[in-house]
Amino acid sequence: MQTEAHYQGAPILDVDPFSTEFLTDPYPFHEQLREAGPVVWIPKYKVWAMARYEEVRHVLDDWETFCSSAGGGLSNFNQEKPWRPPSIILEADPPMHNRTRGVLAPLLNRAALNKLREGFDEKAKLLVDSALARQEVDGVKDIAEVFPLQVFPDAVGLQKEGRENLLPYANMAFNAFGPRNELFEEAFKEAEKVTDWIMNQCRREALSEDGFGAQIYAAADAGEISEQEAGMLVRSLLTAGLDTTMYGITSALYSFASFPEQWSLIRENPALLRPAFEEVVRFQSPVQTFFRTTTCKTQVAGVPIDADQKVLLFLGAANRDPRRWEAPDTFDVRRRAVGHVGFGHGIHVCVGQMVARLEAESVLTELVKRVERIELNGEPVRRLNNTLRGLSSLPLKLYAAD
Ligand code: OVV
Repeated sequence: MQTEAHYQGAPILDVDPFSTEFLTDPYPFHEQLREAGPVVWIPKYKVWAMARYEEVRHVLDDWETFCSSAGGGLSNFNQEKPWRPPSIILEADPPMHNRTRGVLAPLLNRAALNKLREGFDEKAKLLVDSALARQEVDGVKDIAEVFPLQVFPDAVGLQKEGRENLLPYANMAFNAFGPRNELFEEAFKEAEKVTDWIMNQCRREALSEDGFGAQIYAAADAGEISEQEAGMLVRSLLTAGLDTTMYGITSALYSFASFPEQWSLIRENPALLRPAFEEVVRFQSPVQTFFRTTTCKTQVAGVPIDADQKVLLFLGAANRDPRRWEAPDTFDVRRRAVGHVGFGHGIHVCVGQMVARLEAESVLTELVKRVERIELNGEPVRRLNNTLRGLSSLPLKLYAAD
């Protein structure tokens, strides 16, 4: 292993976590990072990196030392101008973060979402009707990209026109957590048009009267946040709420097509469906990385870290750390995957995770009822993104249960 060189007592690893090679198949690199040590220096970006479960959890727990207000990506907002005004929830620390999170959290908890379940299930049924009628489908283009677009924009209360801007915007945002590489440049080709549309949809007047958007503005009317902050929280939903769930559903379909015996287990025991989605998020974590920034001089596992340093957390690697997980590279729906950091951990843990679970459960429940086997029907095509791990195409053949 190439770990002889050290920096401040930590191994130096000469990898580019945002290169095509790394993003295409991150797992050998993850192992290298984990095995090199608890804290690793990546000279290419001058960042500290952690890929073991324990250290990743530790950093996510200590929001005072490892803050979010300097950005959730590589760019340090203390030194560089952010590509957009920072998110007032993701890229904010307490006390601001508590106030904004306090507005979003009650809208997105399980009780609040129960109202949406029936509508989601209906849409899932129609989607599976048409998928089964065709038998050969693309798991991404016909299912994973379609379903979230059918349910989430309506739940927010968006107008119908222009929704094609949602995915390009999320793609920009998630690529923007990485360096200004080719993926970034490609994503930002139509940045102005896409951003203008998004910002327009965040206005009170653009939103229906019964969605998450209207509920956020109601919090402004109640004095919890300002009118302008309400618009920013709608922007957060539009940034974080769609691509992530698409990638999550893609991961589920890919996992079950790759491990048909796991699909059979769920068909025999549908109670496994919920834990199975957690295992999907552990095994093929849609959000692979996030950054924090040190607020003061500190140390992790004996490695001294200066103030104002970027710390790169490999969530996807922590979710496969053999120090924490038995047979981590095995997809096993019977395992207790609870405790994975695929939704993050600590005060910034995904506020929309119950929406993600609801969407996945709707689609998977309908598939489990009616599809005996999901078979790979061609080569999956990877879609590279500086933060997200997923596919642009997943050829599948569905075998109807009789
Ligand atoms: C990409 C992303 C993830 C989570 C939150 C946000 C964005 C935000 O805009 O708040």
